[in-house]
Amino acid sequence: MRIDVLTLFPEMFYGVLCSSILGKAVEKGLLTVNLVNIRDFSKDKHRRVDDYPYGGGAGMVMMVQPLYDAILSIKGTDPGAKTIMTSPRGKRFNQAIAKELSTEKHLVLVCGHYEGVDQRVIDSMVDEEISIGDYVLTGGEIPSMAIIDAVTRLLPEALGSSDSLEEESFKQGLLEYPQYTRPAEFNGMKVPEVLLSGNHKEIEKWRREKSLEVTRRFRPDLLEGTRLSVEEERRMQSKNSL
Ligand code: 4HQ
Repeated sequence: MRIDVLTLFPEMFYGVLCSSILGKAVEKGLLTVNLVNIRDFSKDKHRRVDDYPYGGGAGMVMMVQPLYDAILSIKGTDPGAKTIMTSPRGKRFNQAIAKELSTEKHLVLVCGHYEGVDQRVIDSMVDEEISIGDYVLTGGEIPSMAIIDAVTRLLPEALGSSDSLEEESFKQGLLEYPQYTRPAEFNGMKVPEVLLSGNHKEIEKWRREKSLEVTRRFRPDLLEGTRLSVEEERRMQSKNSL
């Protein structure tokens, strides 16, 4: 997959793209990221990319021309590239959207700044607006990094076999069960006996049960899309009445 990132702060991406799974994906050639500095497309002698809003009001607006030309420099060579702008008014990012995006060959991520972007850029060049949640950030860089991260780990062969994607198939939309590693006892706190038993069937059963328990406690809304067995349904009911 190729991702072009249009930003005023390309240096913000260096650490993220060089580390961990993303660093590996880039090294392996599964992901190519092209950082484009929007300022390079300014025609202003001071390299300005923002201006005062028509109609007045606080803050600055990103000008149409530099951003338009920056996007065109990418889309001109690949009109099929999917262009996404990060914005609080966008569709809320989630795992289903990450999956969809991971099937694209070429993404263009536009990182807004200041109070916003001239609407004409969005109208003429942007396919989709995506929000990573209901809070206000100073710019679209961190949302873009979140999207790149979530999408890249879904690319075939991005994850080592040890941290595979099995979770998405059979733990379907549930939160993770609690995890433990050595030692078996720490400050009197013991690892649940079943995990030391070597009985894989029992361990699977325990994990599924804990996943359901954790999900019910922390994110009951996630259970709505989950099919439970009759037995599980019964057990959840009995826990409800405690
Ligand atoms: N932004 N999810 C762009 C966000 C945001 C979010 C703040 C993006 C300001 C101009 N983007 N600007 N939350 O807070 O995507």
